[in-house]
Amino acid sequence: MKAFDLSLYLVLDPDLCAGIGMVETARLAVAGGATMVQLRDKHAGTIRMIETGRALKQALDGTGALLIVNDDVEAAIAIGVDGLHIGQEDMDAMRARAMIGPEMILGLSVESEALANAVDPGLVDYTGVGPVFATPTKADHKQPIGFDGLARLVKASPVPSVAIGGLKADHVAQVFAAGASGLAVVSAICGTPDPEAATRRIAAEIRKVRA
Ligand code: TZP
Ligand code: MG
Repeated sequence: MKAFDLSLYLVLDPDLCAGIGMVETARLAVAGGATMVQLRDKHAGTIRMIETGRALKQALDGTGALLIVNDDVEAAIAIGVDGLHIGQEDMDAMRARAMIGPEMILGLSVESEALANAVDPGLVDYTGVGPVFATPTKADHKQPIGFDGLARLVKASPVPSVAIGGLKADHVAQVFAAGASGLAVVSAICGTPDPEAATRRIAAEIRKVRA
């Protein structure tokens, strides 16, 4: 498996990115310091996922930032991305791992301590933990867990975790204090007037915390 850095994980949203688009948003965010980019488009079919994913792959090529596809294993394989991210309602981790093979990174969302405990580190490479806060970005999100919940779920997770849900540059210190390896953000970057500058602000906070 490729080494990966969860510290500044951009999750794309086609609606929030509509102004300049997902590819340009990703390009700017990576220029600002995003370490991973997830293509997440709940309404796109596989053909459109592959189209967008290929454009993203090209935009990220040579930057060192990794590209992850949400949910659509067929698209992930066709694009040849670095990883696949699945939720609890998607296919199970064993089946996903069997389909993507041993090399691709596999991320899994966990929303409770029991789910975090149940993660098989032989199959799953990282967990997405949250939502830390309620967020309008995901209409059907589970009960927010706060930073205390984040710390509990990170501890229960046998693999590194990235926190998600309502997170902004101001939360970086608390995210890392809870033991997470990074934060995943949508609206803190997507649709902001200057996605590169927004990413740079988060990256600067991460550097401070790590110094
Ligand atoms: N999963 C849990 S919360 C969320 C996802 C995809 C959305 C996070 O978006 P934002 O805008 O960073 O709160
Ligand atoms: Mg999903």
